[in-house]
Amino acid sequence: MGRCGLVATLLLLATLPAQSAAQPNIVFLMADDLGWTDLACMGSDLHETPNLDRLAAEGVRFTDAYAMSVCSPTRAAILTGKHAARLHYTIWREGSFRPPTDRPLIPPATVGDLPLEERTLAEVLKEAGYLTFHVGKWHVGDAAHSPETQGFDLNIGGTHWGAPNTYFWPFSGAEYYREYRYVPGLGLGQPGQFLTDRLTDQALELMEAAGDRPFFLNLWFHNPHTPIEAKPELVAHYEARLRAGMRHRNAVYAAMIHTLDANVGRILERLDELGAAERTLVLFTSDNGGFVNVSRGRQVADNHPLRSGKGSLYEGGIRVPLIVRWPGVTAPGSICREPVVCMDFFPTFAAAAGQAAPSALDGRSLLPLLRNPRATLDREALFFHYPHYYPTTTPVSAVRAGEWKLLEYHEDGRQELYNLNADPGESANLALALPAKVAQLNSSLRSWKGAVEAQMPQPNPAAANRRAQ
Ligand SMILES: [Ca+2]
Repeated sequence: MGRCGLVATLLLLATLPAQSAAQPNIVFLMADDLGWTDLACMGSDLHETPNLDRLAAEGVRFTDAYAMSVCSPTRAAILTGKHAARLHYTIWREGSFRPPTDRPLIPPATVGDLPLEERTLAEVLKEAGYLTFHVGKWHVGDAAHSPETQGFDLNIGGTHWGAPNTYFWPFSGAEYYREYRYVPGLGLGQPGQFLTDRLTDQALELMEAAGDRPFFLNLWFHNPHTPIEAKPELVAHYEARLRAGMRHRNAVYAAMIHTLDANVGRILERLDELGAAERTLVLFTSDNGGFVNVSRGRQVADNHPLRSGKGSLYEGGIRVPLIVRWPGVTAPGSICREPVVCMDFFPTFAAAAGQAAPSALDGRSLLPLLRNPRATLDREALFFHYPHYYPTTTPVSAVRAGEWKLLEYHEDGRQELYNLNADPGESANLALALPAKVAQLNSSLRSWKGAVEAQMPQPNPAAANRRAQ
């Protein structure tokens, strides 16, 4: 959006009250497909992420933060505070349209557009007096379910698709996904410009234009989702850094993350320049685990020591980086090991804004943990449900309770039990050795699936016939 349109919109909103000391700005930064170990402060041996490392040093870093295993379900869960299984939004938007019919199970038909009836985080914050800005990836609805319909005053870049045709200007085209993709709200550009930079340009403008009114900036980067593309000089930098034995080996992916980090740095720097850092809650996370499949001839991410990646309910698919900085609340350089999940952000932000969150959310406010990282949420368990296929998985549900994790694979009813403290890589299946623990977790998982009315995949008669022949 050009400055004139932006200013006009903000003038229309000028009746809102000025920021009170009790209402921090909320800057929600989310990467796309960024894996658990992809930041230097999370253990990457290749990627350089000085700005996110600094954010962690100034705030609290969570070691056991979870998302759903693919894009849209996490976004829907964040916006509503409800589990994706409860929303029946368990696969990415395009994946919801035509479930496969050639596999042993037929996945359920799911929601592809987040219903307008849902009360969203943006709606709650808007009612609390916030300016609400969405910038970047949306991927939870068509034009009739765009950010503007879900509580956002402004939308730049948010549309139905999940990845740009290309990260280089003009960003649009139909080569990558065989449908024409454009980025709404961005003006003309120059060859060589990178989408992540351009979206941040817009976000900086919005932060400045907000003046002394509290704002909620929902900046959802597409980076580092495929297409794996980066600035040539940064790719050369990381190719020169590669050494034998490194775990992280994709220089293009590393260069993408470099640009992601640099843009987080620009946001933090502008908060400092505006004198707003002290009254701003900044949260950074990813929408699912790192993508471990091959793109353009190379494996993209490597989530070691965690098993597998995006799509899977092994830890590599669902455990993500999470950093929160809220001066005066979070202690610099602190670490929180309590398991938390993306639905927790809604009640957290609502509480920070002094608003009551809707009742019956699946998330919990993280404020007790922000104030004291050794506190506990006293939550029985975290649940996951992905009744679909992905290159990393067949339909599966999972539960994590304390150090224990149970996975249930629906094609054959197979159950796997792991002790995450002793075996974070989920390599030693203890299900046969500990039947009582399996029974206990299985009962908990079954109750939860019933309570949220989780959709289940169904046997595929065609596949059964094929096997019989
Ligand atoms: Ca994603």
